[in-house]
Amino acid sequence: MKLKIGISCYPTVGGSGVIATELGKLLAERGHEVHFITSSVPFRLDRVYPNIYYHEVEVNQYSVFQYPPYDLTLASKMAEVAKRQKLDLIHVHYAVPHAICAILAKQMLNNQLKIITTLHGTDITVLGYDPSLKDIIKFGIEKSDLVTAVSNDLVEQTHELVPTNQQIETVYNFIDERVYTKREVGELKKHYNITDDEKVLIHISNFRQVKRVPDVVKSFALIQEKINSKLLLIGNGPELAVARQLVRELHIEDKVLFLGNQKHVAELLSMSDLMLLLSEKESFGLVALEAMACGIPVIGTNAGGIPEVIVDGVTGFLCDVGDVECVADKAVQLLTDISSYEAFSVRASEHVKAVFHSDLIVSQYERLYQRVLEK
Ligand code: GMT
Repeated sequence: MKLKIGISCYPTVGGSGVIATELGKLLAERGHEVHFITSSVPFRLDRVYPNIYYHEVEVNQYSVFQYPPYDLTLASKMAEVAKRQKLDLIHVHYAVPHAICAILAKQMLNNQLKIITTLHGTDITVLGYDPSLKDIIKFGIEKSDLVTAVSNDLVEQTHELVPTNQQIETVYNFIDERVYTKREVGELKKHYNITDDEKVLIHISNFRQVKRVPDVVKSFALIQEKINSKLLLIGNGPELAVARQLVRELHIEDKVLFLGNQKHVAELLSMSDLMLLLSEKESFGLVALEAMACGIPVIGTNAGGIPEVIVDGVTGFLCDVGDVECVADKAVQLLTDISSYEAFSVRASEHVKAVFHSDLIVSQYERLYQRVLEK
């Protein structure tokens, strides 16, 4: 059955917005009518797509308001779009404020709207500790018709931090396999002054403290002592200056490239040999999936949902948070044994296809939508 689906998410760079947008695109390809209700065009919605509509949430800047009332405007827009377009359901990504706004919209429509909420990580693992938000997050979870989380670990953490009887289903993240595949990068390496005999390590994040970017730099400093290599740091955020300073202190400026936010990540992954994702909190780690899909093994931390994405010793390695010696040892081991590296690379892309294929995950969401509508 073809559905009319509303989607609300943060439209800027970030895993939750990426998943929400990619899901909307794939649902539209399957013939559903998808309505994005967001503050600006989601950044992955980079062209016109059939079956996709965009409704901007425009916040009134009345001088009497000390703070622009984004949440109320979003709720009101959700109700307006749901009524006009006869939406079957609204799927919100990230609990705060999206789930709460959807509940308000539902009330405005005399309960004639189903709400699916997907928890993405920091909405629970960071905001769940905030006494000023905890109760409203719980309210958002309990009043949703169905709640999903992106890993089993996030389901467990939600039950610990925001105790509730609401059932929470794990639906893993996915990638668009047509985009995340190993590509011919030709001259790109030369453009970055990377020679054929150099290995390339890559880290991609929003450079927040939880990502522990200094650990990435420290690990790389140890790795480059043994292996001729370069480190690509992709992204932007509060820890960028800290990382730059550490690179200077460790005298590895000529080995580390800071490339800022990038749109065409698959190309940068395709010229890389190994990804490092050393976060202390990570509900899933979408970048690890993107890397593995391109055949790049990942060394990650034993944190959050990362062990559900990286199979230790099979598609990459896991080390304890902060154990940069472990990271360096595993990286040197992987990058020096060429035949074993090839096996890791093949298994990484096969694992993504087997467990996280977009067909599997989008179908799982479709089944959940049906279940909610039949309730
Ligand atoms: O911190 C980030 O990585 C951004 C954040 C977000 O909310 O956009 O990402 C979260 O959601 C992603 C998509 O589900 C997950 O892959 C990330 O692991 C998760 N981040 C954290 O849990 C820190």
